[in-house]
Amino acid sequence: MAKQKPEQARTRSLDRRAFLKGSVAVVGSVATVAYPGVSQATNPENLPPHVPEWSQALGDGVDVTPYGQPSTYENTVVRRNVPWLTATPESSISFTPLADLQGIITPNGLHFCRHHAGVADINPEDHRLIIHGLVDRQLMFTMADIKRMPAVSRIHFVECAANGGMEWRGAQLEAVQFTHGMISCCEWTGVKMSTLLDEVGIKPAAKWLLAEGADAAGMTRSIPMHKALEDCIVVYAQNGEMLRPEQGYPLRLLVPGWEGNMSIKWLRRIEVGDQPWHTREETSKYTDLMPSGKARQFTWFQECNSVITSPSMEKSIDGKGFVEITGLAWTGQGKIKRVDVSVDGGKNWQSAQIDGPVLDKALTRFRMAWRWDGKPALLQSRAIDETGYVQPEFADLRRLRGEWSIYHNNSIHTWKINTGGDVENVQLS
Ligand SMILES: Nc1nc2c(c(=O)[nH]1)N[C@H]1C(S)=C(S)[C@@H](COP(=O)(O)O)O[C@H]1N2
Ligand SMILES: [Mo]
Repeated sequence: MAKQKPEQARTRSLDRRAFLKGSVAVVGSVATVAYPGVSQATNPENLPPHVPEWSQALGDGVDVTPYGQPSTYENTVVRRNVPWLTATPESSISFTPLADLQGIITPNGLHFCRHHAGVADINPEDHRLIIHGLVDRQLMFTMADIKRMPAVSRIHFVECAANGGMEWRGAQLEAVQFTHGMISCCEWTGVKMSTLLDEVGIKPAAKWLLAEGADAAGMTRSIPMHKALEDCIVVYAQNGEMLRPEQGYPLRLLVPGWEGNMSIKWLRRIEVGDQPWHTREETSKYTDLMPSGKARQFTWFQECNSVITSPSMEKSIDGKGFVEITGLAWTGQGKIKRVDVSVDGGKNWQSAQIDGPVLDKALTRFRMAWRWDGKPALLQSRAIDETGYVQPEFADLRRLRGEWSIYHNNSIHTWKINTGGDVENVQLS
């Protein structure tokens, strides 16, 4: 760039170069005075008007990262687990860092993980899917057979039925990652279960499927035929690439909108039958103990739910003024119709703006502009789905279900903003 003559800058000509030169001069003189942002820099030498380090040398070439990774400056955005929650990491759960994610898609490396016997390390060449039972012809598919079949790509969430489970008896966890991070949302690609069942031909008496995983847990679950035919997919890809090992590589079942537990990973066997199978998983774990002493079972779909991801315990407010309240809403029963936000603990509600696509059984992003006056506030979100179902308050849910459940807690949560701008997980009743 040709050097500007000082006279030109002084005349504040509208010529672009003169304008740029003028602004640099202004920044330079102001930088020595209090200038927002300067105090937060790790090295003021990188700030204007200096030439930062990264502008002074060549960077890595295209051959250095054949598979890209996030910036090293984002290395705190990771899955985390709660060590006291389970006895071993092989049968445990890690949580998605919801507060740091944007939009509705969960990056593959941040999808929450729930394993009962660790990650199966499967060579796809040696993996087979068997479909047998009440069928006209039992078949065994290779991965190549499955990838040859007509495919679909669908965006859906997977949510563990235990999401929010630690909050039944009181506010316990100081991070939205832990209160709600047992949910993730990806674009899944695979073959519809109905296509596979067409291939084997189901007998008239066939009413149930048993899906079995190839991990050391050999996890199985019964799935009613109407759901299998409606929208279940046998998936091999996740957000454009092959499934991650943690998500069931090379093949998993996806049961959209229903308990994550039914989406059997490392899928190796589907048996077709006329009644549900009573497995350990179903009879002892995924039921909800009610105040009466009876337990609910077949609580398949994930109820309509929502959470504010920012401000949140991880995202405090830096001084009064404009704040965008944003979060996620979802329902296992279809699409989200509306999300309301309250800043006074549920006394007044305002409809939030829905941003981006509103998809069937997928995360939906909401946003609301807010001006924080610096006083304590109680933030809540309440989702309503297309069936008209309204996300319940804690008190109402407890009245109905008691406090002995582990699963299916979809109550409204409250984030308390304190005067300093930090955020606390509280329960109002
Ligand atoms: N084979 C097998 N499938 C499985 C599991 C497992 O341990 N083994 N965990 C289940 C549970 S409880 C949940 S919530 C989901 C979690 O899927 P993700 O690990 O991809 O998030 O997988 C389900 N499928
Ligand atoms: Mo789960």
